[in-house]
Amino acid sequence: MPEEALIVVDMQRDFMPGGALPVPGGDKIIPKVNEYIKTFKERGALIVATRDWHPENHISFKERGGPWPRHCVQNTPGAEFVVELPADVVIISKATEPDKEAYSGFEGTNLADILRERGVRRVYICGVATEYCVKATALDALKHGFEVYLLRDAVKGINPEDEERALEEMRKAGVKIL
Ligand code: VGL
Ligand code: ZN
Repeated sequence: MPEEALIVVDMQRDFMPGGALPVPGGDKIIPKVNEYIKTFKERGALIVATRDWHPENHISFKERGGPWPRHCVQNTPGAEFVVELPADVVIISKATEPDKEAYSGFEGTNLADILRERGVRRVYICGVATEYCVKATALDALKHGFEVYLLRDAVKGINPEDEERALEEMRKAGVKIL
């Protein structure tokens, strides 16, 4: 049983430059994330990929009074992954209900159960956006009792100052920043 999991957060086309809700430089971490997927796979870790997977009328969209432009709509090109995932990847779709926002990969999903069933104790996190879905996922992983490591060179934030604050908040909560 794998003791470790790599959680790749929301590496989707809409979060890359040219997408609907771009994380500046989000594409710059793609090679790093691909490298981590490969090396973690080689050392027997479980590979998990979360995806933002919104219905067309999601509450977080501006047309419904939310903060974001329409993004990562289910089964559209913008919701596709931009990294190379192994055949046995565990895909976790989140924020799939019209009236519920979910930044964390644990919120409204069975991610915690899957990790526990597979014997995972330590999770390593990479992806976007640092101050939103990455942070929420890391803090929830701690709450569920996992040891949490953040792969600093394979995350990217929307705003550099918010990203720094998020890293500090995660550090204080007990996330180990690598
Ligand atoms: C995200 C904003 C809206 C994220 C998702 O993946 O960090 N940010 N939806
Ligand atoms: Zn979203």
